[in-house]
Amino acid sequence: MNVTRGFTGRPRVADPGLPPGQYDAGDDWPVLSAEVTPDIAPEDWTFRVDGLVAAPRTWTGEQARRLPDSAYEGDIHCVTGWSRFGVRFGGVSLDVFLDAVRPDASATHAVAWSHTGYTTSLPLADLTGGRAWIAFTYDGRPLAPEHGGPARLLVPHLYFWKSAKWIAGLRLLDHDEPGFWEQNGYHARGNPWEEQRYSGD
Ligand SMILES: Nc1nc2c(c(=O)[nH]1)N[C@H]1C(S)=C(S)[C@@H](COP(=O)(O)O)O[C@H]1N2
Ligand SMILES: [Mo]
Repeated sequence: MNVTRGFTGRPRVADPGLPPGQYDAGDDWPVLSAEVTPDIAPEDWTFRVDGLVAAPRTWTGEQARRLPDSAYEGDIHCVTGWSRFGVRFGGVSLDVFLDAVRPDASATHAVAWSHTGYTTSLPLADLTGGRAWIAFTYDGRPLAPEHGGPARLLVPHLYFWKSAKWIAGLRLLDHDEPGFWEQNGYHARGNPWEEQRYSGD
């Protein structure tokens, strides 16, 4: 069934792949950054996992790229309304990093931080089970700096603000510690299918 909605803008087809309140941005990939794009050489990039873990660890870019790789092909959803279908990222599953540091049973949440200082918080369960990545490539090519290259967090089943660009680390906690947007009223989890945009949603 085709549904045209709204008084302005192009008619839209109700797409079962589109979460409520989202529109299909097509091939257009907007850049949304609170910071100036940093210039991080792949050999200078590092990724740390610490907090409530048995064996905190920092990987160099070279070490991280040697881990078993895996791909994500699917959709992404920004809280400002755009979604993109069928995007393709390559990287390493976060399960690989988490298995290496051995999370404590008490760990329930995580804060991700970027080399630029950006932070975002989310339930640890959303980072496991093959649903989150450290992404190095987009469409088979190195991730562009403005999109988080050399590496970004990718948690595509949550709103895209959780996917921290220029990812530097992950701290495991036994409580929620709101990050940048979460401190500014955005949702602790951010599930687009439940339209969890703001903290009261
Ligand atoms: N470091 C950092 N990561 C970030 C952001 C940011 O401002 N800084 N913005 C977030 C938001 S709101 C979105 S929608 C996506 C945008 O990623 P893109 O610029 O590659 O589209 O990155 C997320 N990760
Ligand atoms: Mo966003």
